[in-house]
Amino acid sequence: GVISDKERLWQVVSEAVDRTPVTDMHTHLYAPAFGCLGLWGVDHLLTYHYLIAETMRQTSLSYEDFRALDRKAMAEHVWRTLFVEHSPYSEACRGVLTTLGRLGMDVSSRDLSTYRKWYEGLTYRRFVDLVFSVAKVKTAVMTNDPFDPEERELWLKKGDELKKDPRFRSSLRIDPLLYDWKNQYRVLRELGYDVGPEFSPGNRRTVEETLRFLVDWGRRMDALYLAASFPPDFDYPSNSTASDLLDHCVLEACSRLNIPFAMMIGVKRRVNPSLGLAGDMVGRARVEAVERICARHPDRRFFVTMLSRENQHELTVLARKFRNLMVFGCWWFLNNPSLVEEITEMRCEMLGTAFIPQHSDARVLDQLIYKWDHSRRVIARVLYRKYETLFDTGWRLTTNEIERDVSDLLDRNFWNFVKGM
Ligand code: RAT
Ligand code: ZN
Repeated sequence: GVISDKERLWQVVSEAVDRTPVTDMHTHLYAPAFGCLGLWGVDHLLTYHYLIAETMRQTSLSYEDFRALDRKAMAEHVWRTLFVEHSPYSEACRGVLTTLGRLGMDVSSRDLSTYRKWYEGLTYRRFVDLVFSVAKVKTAVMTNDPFDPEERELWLKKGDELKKDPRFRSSLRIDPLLYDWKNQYRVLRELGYDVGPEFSPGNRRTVEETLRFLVDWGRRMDALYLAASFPPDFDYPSNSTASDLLDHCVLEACSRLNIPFAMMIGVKRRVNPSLGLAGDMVGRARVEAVERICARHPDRRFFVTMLSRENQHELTVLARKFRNLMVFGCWWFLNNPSLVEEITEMRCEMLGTAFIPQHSDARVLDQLIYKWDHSRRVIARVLYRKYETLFDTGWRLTTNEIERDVSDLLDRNFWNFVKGM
């Protein structure tokens, strides 16, 4: 029915945002068939690289000594350092507590051993059911990397089995190809693609074979999109292997597969290699590169997220200019409530309902719970404020209309863009 007061408005918006099943368009999770690639449980929650970065600021342990610990000892060290010796209100710490709490554990006990016990007897397969239902996630898109030897083996040995669980879909991630050709061309050669040690657009054989590799693997994975992350200095078009590969292979592969290309721009890898995955930095990137790629390829579709806060306004404006650009997510260092709030509000104001507010980037299955819990709260607050301003004009909304908008934001915009609708 028609909503006639603000109290009811808040109720409808918050329930819709809480209950609508999401499609999580970028995660690092794996379907059960991938076996031990799928991470879960409290020890993995505690050794998430976001928490390792925070731990190393508060401990006197050297990087080497920390790295030498086994998973359990590492988790205990993080727990002691970040949760016991200091208060765990950072976003990544709070996330662990939200997760344990929503699973029914008592976070006031502060007893890591009972949390560990809670997981005993569970299997990953059963835990997937539980987490997807608690988090109200209906589909999680995996990051599938054929350049990872372990994952590649699995795809070659049991490809079809990996695609059986409809809750997990695939995206084909190609960073190594774009940024490490001089080593990775060997992977293509081993797989039977006749490419040379140098990528140059003039070498037709190498171009054709790289294209064939991308199309074959896109089909093998039934990928919903091709994806890569890019450093802050990424420019397009430019005199670089990445730009040449985009022009001659990647976008053509997207065309043949009829899927979008996802660009995650603004990460400077390994500014502190001792931190491993936690050692990557953010840098302000060039929105003009995105402008030129969208302008030059009106028939290709681009999912784009940028890591630097400073790029957000320009990127949002750019999305008003190009319908083949779909802005998504508050990525990594932006996935903090204060920043999600500001970015989501700005996107609502300039793009209406035509964007994808968030993805989880979960690496540990359990994290789906907190990433979506925290994001949903912020999204609900922002949406309520937007509807409230509408209400103040005299416009009246129905429950159905609000549910429609929320489904678009959390679910349908992604699928429509994938399908080119
Ligand atoms: O958010 C993360 O966990 C990062 O380490 C990256 O995985 C980033 O999201 C990426 O996909 O490159
Ligand atoms: Zn990621």
